[in-house]
Amino acid sequence: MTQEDMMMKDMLIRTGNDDSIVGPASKFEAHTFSDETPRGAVHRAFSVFLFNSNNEMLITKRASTKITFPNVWTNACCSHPLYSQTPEEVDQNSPQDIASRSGKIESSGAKHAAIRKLDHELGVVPGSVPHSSFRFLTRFHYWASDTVTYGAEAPWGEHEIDYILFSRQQGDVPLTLNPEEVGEVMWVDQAKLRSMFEEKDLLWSPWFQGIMKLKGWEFWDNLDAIIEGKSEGCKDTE
Ligand code: DMA
Ligand code: MN
Repeated sequence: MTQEDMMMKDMLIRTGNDDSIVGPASKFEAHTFSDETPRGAVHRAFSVFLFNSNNEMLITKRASTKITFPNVWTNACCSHPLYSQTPEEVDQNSPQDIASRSGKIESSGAKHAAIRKLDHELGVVPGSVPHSSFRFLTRFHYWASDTVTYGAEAPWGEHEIDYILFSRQQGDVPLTLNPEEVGEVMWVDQAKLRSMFEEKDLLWSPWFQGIMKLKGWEFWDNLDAIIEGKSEGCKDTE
């Protein structure tokens, strides 16, 4: 499928600001920013943060062919849980405080979506980052229009309830990049990422910047406890 095909065919989960499910929306509809829909339509997403055994984080540069936010550096893998997938990707969560780090929130479907897209974008063999290895940290609610690519009147943007998923694996997970999705990848430690953030010529996704600023560095500092499941922020019901 081309990027344009995916815009029409991917059926996303439209939600309220409280993450309650409204129903399906096409990827096109959800990401269109217009006079009528200046912030698009809120929908569910996930962001995978992948680490190796040295606690280095995988960052990726989005392909130049991506319609939304091309050429920006971001976390390992981002996309949306979809309707009509097997295994099921639609988590049934009742309305709750969007900012809560509650362990009661279901995230199994988001993790299945993460496995599907890690394979599609980065050629991660299913099983090498297992469902049980994901730690659901929190939901991040944000919106951002793609002004970097399209200027002030950007026709596209994001407005998401983003499920933050961390996973750490032995060594560097072997990758085979899908050039339609990913241009470059790099494993970075904290000092390297901080210095890259200072570089003038690099572009960053608004969600990665937002997540890092809000909780990302703290989560990274507490990675051992999070992965071992001892951190308060990663109580999981599964
Ligand atoms: C959308 O990512 C999700 C987030 C968290 C921004 P994306 O545009 O990479 O989705 P897809 O790979 O499905 O096009
Ligand atoms: Mn989106």
